[in-house]
Amino acid sequence: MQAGTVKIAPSGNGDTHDNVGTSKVGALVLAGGNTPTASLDITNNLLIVTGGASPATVFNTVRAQIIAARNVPVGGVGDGTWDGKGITSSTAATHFVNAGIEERAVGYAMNSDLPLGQYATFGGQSVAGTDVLVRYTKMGDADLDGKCGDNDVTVLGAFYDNGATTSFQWMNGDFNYDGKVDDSDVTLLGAFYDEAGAPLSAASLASKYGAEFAAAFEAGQAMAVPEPTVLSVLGIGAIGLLSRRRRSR
Ligand SMILES: [Ca+2]
Ligand SMILES: [Ca+2]
Repeated sequence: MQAGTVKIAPSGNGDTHDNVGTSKVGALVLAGGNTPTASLDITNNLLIVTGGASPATVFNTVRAQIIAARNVPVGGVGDGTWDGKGITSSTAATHFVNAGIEERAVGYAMNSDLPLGQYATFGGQSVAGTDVLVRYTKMGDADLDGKCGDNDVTVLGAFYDNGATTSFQWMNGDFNYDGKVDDSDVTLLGAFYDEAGAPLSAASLASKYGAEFAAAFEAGQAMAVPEPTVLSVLGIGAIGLLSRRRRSR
């Protein structure tokens, strides 16, 4: 692609899904390379870029083009706007505009390096270990299964080292693209963790991964749950109604 944007039409039912819209390409060339001047907009879809003879080179280029499209300096917390050039998602950009936080992102992985094991199929397409997997997904979805849940806690717990390592990837739990897996990433995980069933207790997180991990997770949980605020406002309104009714009797 030399210029402009190639946009893949949104697909499937719902926002993130396992999916009818998986593109598999043998090569993806965006003008400008690691500082792209053209865009591929995957909207809410999945993308496979075949690694071929030099998967590490393909992987590094895909990563750079995703970071360019995210369009903010790496290392913030939930601030990616997804309105730059590169491998982008206009669906993620819309989420950012509407929510004011990066609740959707473009995750990526070298299939063979996925910590919980590589995929045999990804979005309905068979994939090799050397293929680079890209997915529009929920913030915190390290393993690219479309949700932010217990798998991702397991991954982050395994790689969390307070930023000592600087070459981590999304698939290790680097959700702000700065190469580290530290408190910022755990906070994002906590903010968007959405596993049905019992919530994770701070005590169990602390015993598994340490008190600082637990505290960062709790900070995220406190950050991004708008519903209780809405409920409490409604509750106050309902109490007001009740008292008015009592007065009118
Ligand atoms: Ca996941
Ligand atoms: Ca990080």
